[in-house]
Amino acid sequence: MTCSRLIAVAAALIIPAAAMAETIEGEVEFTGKAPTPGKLHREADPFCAKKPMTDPSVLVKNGKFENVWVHVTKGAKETAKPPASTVEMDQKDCMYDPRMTTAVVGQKIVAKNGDPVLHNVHTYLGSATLFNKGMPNDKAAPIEYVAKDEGMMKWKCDVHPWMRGFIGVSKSGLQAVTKGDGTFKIDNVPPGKYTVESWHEKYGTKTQEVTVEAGKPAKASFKYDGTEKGGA
Ligand SMILES: [Cu+2]
Repeated sequence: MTCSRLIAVAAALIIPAAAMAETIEGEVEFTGKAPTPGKLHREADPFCAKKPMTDPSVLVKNGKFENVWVHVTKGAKETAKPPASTVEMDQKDCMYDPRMTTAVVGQKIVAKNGDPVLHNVHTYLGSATLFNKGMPNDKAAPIEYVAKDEGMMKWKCDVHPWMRGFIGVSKSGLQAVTKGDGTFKIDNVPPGKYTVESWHEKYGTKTQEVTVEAGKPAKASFKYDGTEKGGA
């Protein structure tokens, strides 16, 4: 073994595991004609009706697709330690806020009501109810829940049918949500072979095989054209 090779091997041995982790980054595009967001019909509740809102389910700007959950579905060998931080799902102006975010299995999720009106928080994993609880107004105690299973946790309000929220729950924590420019970045990915899935509430899933090599960020990109079926 040459001297430089020896040094390289020695260096590799002392680099902590986290430093070896890479990223998977890329973007999600919407190549079709994006639907024009329609007006939400919120007239039934006088408080909600005060603020006109358009449907935020499909957010596309210059062909870039926001609020798509991108997550590793196969290949992750480790379970993430749940972050000490709490994931908050607020209800503001009769909308869930944020519309879409993520949590790790074991992480605490808290539902709040910032409105002076009744919301009935009904959460699902697939078609199974996780919890279903009324929050009469902004003085209601927050609802605490610990994320148990992987998958898309869907939030609906049984009082206001237009209200929707989404928390992507992952065991490995290898996940992200696309930003307004359609980009995403999954951090702390050890080298390996992965199946990465994108999920959108209206247009469902796409998958891609991604190989992550030490020392370089891996790329992944997804395209929707608006003809897809699926989602929530
Ligand atoms: Cu509501």
